[in-house]
Amino acid sequence: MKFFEIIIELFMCNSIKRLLLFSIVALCYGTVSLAQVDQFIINKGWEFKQADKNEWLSATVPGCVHTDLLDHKKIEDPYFGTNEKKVQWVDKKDWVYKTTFKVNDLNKQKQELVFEGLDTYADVYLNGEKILTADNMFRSWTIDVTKGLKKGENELKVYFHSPIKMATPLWDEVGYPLYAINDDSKTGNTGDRKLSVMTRKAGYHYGWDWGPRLVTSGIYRNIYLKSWNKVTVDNIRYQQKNVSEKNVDILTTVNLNVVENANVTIDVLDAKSGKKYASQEVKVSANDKLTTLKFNIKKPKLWWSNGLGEQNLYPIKLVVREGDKVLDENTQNIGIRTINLITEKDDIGESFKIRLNGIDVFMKGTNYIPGDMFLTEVSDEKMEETIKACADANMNMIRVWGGGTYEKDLFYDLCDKYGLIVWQDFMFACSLYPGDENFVANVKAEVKENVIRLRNHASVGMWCGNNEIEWAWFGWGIQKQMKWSEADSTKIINDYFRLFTEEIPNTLHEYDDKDYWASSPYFRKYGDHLETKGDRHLWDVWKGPKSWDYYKSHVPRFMSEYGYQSYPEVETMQKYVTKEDLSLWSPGMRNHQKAKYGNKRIMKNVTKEFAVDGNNFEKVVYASQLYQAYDLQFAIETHRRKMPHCMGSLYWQVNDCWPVASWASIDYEGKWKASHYAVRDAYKDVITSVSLDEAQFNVYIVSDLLKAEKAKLKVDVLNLNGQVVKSEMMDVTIDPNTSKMYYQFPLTELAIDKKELVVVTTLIQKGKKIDQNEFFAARNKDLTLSTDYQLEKKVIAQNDGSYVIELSTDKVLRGVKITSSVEYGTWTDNYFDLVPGETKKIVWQPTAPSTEKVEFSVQTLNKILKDQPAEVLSQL
Ligand code: BMA
Repeated sequence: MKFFEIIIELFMCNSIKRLLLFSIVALCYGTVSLAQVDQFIINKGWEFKQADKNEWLSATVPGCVHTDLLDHKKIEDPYFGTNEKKVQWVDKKDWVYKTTFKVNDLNKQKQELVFEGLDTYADVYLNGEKILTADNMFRSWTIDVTKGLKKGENELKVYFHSPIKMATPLWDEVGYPLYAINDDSKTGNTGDRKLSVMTRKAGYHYGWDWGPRLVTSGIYRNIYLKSWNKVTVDNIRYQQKNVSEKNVDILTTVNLNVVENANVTIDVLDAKSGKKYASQEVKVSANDKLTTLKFNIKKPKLWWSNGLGEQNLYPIKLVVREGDKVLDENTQNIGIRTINLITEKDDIGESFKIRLNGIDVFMKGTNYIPGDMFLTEVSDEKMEETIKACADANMNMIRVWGGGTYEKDLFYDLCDKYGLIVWQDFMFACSLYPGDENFVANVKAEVKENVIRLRNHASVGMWCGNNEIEWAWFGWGIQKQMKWSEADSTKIINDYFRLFTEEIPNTLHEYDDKDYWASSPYFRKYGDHLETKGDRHLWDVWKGPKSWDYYKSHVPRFMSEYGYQSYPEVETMQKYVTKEDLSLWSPGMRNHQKAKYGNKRIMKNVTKEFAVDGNNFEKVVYASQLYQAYDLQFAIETHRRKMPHCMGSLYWQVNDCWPVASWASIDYEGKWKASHYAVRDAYKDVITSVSLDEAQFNVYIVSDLLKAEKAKLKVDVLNLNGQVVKSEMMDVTIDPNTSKMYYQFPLTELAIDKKELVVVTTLIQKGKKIDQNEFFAARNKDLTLSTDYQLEKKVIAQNDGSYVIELSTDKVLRGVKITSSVEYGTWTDNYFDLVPGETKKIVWQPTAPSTEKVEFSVQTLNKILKDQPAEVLSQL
């Protein structure tokens, strides 16, 4: 089948949306093979059934058992209320999927079935013959079916064994319990058995402190029939050498699959302009299928992370041809750049910083978890929305965390496009794993495959062995807790060392030369020196009793995790619990808080900070979001002010995989919480930031720009009624790529109490305000904010359906939140502070045009603190 026929096929089928997007995306960004290689995606006519029953029902592929059962109303929505508990039987059953597909042309020399993702224990039968036993959702499988395929109708059957039933004997065989703190075996009814560690399957499926336990099975990525003659491209490695703005040498290693000896020509060219970079004739055979080519690009436009420059990408096409006949071709976007993790001894201890194109860049970013419990529910649009929201929030790094999954290709294409450097964990988190030969071999194959798949992406910047396993072993006292014998302890830690200090890095470095960090944090090596060496996770503020100030006294070289929980928007939650359950301690809401002591921790601080009434759900949601926003803002500014001692800040976490109380800054429905606006502001290229240190106000400017800039710095102190207490304006030259203190003054100079003031710092360049930041010196509850303010407001409807809202005030307002009566839309800003003398202009853009009259209401912390209701701004 020719490529355009495949596209037509895609147009004709029913559940094509995902596949269509897959093709378009593949064309736009990724890898696509045309030419003599035919690829036929088998996504139609699928049916499924419970193995021990006889009812076949239609199925969506790619998908999973839970979503298919849901489509047929065989289970209730597991995201609603406490339904999660009712569907725990699903993972104890075996499930069968089957379909038929037609083959008209058997003339190609090689026919292969490619399974891009089977979750997880699957026996695959073609026309009744077993062709594959799969046991790792992170791997793909290519099976030679040249002999087994028939002309006409063929039957494909995939038998999924229950991951619980499969893992139980494996667990028992180990002979000692393994550790997996987040595996919710209680809900899953597996007693003390933490089965997640036995299976190469996304850890978060078994429960996490922000996720339910929904242990899926299913065909979650494409299955396709690949038919080809003679030679096809298996994989390519583009290694960049001598990178500079003048030149880059690219060593291309092509790994071919060969079914018949051939004299082929390999061309490398620019897919857009057709310009040929290199051409080479090679004799290939099954024994000799590795070829290297060298070429160079003069004056390459380098790839930069978000904020530092363009994300230049070169679409490199590699063609394998025999004379004029193209046998296979492959196009990939390559970004020219050098990227290293620099860990070298220095005056402080040992650095941890990313060097991009020779420049040490402060990493501003976040941790990413899978976008849904059911991976195929993460549409390409949703994925792009999340990645774009990170770029819009001025981030330049995203960490793909080890309890989830190696994301689909699109994720990395988007990171290439938006300039987010990927910190890629291997898929191990907060657990200890078995060390038998089968397990190790399975992991090595998984590492090899994912490294090969991801290594050419401009965005993929570093690899990390695992999340928090060394911290657990060397810092949490789990050896005592688990009561392992000495012999078992030794075996467990030796298995750990073998995997993370030998097998994984050795396999990785066979296929890619980017840097490897064994564990985040690297506790074995740096446990006692986390402020001076390596990266650090800081959870003392969330867990308490430490307050935000703790961030200030504990600034590491790179903060790879910290954060604070909040509740999602009320409109989001009301879709997933009954009306009666819209209160913190209801059964429905409790099931949407997965962290131990989560509600208590939030409420303790939120009530302390804002004096909010814990029984008023809406106010609690609002206050929890503000608390999270202020927490992240404080931490980020603290980390950035300490640049270059600290060279990175990745908060936990950007997204949710279902509607839940969590550390996310964007909720499951894609709504920005207060924290996402705060993070965006704190991550701007140039910020002003005030620190109150021993009764002295220190005004900093932090700049990520690479050039010095001239600007005017304005420092105003206002009392909370809006009167100016102090005002200074000065000319400054902002030093590049660093943080510096530019101005200071003592609190005593002001003659008012710190509860009564706000310090407003403004940076002005060529008459334009490039930053404004408000610093409140006391805890929110103590602020003498007035409720008796005049809010001037203007709501202007635009022709395109958006609204412009202009606000100004006579008194200082804190935490201004605007809500629209129509639910879905985006705000250019929200949850901000407003000071007298400025007019704040916000645009609200509805997601879809609305015929309804849109109303806006405003609430402020001023009123919440004094328990007064929001006021409604009617449309003008
Ligand atoms: C971090 C993560 C996750 C967890 C989060 C919040 O350490 O690695 O394991 O969800 O903390 O507790």
